[in-house]
Amino acid sequence: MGYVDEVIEQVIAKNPGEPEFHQAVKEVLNSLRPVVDAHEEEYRREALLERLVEPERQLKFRVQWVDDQGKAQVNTGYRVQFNSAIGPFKGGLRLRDNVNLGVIKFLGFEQIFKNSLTGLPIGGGKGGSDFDPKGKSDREIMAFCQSFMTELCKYIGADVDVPAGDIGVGAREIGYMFGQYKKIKGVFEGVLTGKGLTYGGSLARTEATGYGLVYFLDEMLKHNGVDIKGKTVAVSGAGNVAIYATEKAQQLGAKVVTLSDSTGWVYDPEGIDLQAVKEIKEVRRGRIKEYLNYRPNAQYTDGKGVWSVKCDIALPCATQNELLLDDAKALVANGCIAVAEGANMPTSIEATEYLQQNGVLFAPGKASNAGGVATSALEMTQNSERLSWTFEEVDAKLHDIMVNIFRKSAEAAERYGQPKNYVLGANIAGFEKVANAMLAQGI
Ligand code: NDP
Ligand code: 2IT
Repeated sequence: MGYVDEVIEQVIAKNPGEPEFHQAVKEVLNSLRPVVDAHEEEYRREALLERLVEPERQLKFRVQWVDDQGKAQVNTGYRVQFNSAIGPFKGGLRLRDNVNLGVIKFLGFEQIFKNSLTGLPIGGGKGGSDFDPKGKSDREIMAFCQSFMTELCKYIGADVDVPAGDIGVGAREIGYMFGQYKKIKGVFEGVLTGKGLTYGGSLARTEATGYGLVYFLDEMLKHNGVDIKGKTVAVSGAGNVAIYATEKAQQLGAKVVTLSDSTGWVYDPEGIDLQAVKEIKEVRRGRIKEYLNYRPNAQYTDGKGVWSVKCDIALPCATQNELLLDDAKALVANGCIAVAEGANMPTSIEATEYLQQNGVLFAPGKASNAGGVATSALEMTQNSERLSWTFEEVDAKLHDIMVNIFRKSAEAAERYGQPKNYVLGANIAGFEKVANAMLAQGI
């Protein structure tokens, strides 16, 4: 059996009940076959792949807090510090009822290669909890965040591990966590990113993942002789990534016709009214169904269905495994030419292969959604130099970073004889830097 297959088998045997982690490892290691084949003896001797799939440290802890009825509640907190070969651990925190260790490990594993692709000095990590913020009061959110940070603060720091937002974690949660960190440790430092602008946050971090996704998409399309202007775009999700991907796509002259949340989705053939969505989601924390109050001619449907709409471009921006083989078939049948992942691992392996085999340009999340963490790294830089850059400065750097990530991915794909296979290219380009650093640092 080849080295890659051996390691995949070991991962499945050693990490039972963690299908998302298995999926992420398979997707990456399968892409690395040509590189591994070329260095097999050295990598085996150094146990490079075995080390790559084993987190440096995994933290699992009790989070206790009191709800508004005066009842004590218990959740499980996680932080997986996956790989620090190229910099301090860096990656978001996810608060959602379906969070478990396997989900955090898949996200942490993806983060290693994503962070490497940014070209900035950040290692990979991820954390979160099975706490579900939906329907909780502000006070309950604060109580949870403080309790979560009371434990987490022992293991993080500006040069150690720097968490940020992800699903269910935005500026409000980061604020409560930052306050608690500062109170316990007595240090004002850049230990979290995505902070508010009055206490060390960076301009353009809120927009960065969605804007970066569209900068990457635009570069990929241009490289293939396609203009984004006038294209019809289907977006899933209605959170941070989906909103700012929609905003940038609209600015570049595309028409976004769908958005969704976990209860349903809207189709607005005239183009999404983003101001309405921001009011529903960012101000009122409401449901996407309320969009009909603003645009009575739009259609709302319960459940899933965004990928059944005819579009040129699909941007999955909600969650893992939200675009499956049947969805890929529907997109191809409807003439879709490009899929760019805003979420982490939204497309199943079978769906990805189907899209690629049918000539759809496919941008993998670890490359196309790297703008968020890249801008987090820019926030760390600003914190270190105790300065704040202008929106234009940060946005210009973000744009350059996304163009560079596309070029690196395309170049690696070409180098290994599979031009346009940006999945292969991103995985290889992300891996090469990390592998080099791990080998240089010894056992
Ligand atoms: P938000 O919490 O802001 O928004 C998430 C959106 O996805 C909401 O509309 C939510 O619906 C929907 N959603 C979440 N889980 C599910 C589910 N299980 N089924 C259906 N819909 C779901 O998160 P973000 O926008 O920040 O994150 C979206 C994706 O982008 C995630 O995969 C995240 O890992 C990834 N990402 C985020 C980055 C960031 O900087 N924030 C950076 C890179 C990637 P509802 O409101 O009903 O819960
Ligand atoms: O998946 C991701 O890259 C994020 N949620 C952002 C992480 C970060 O540290 O900004």
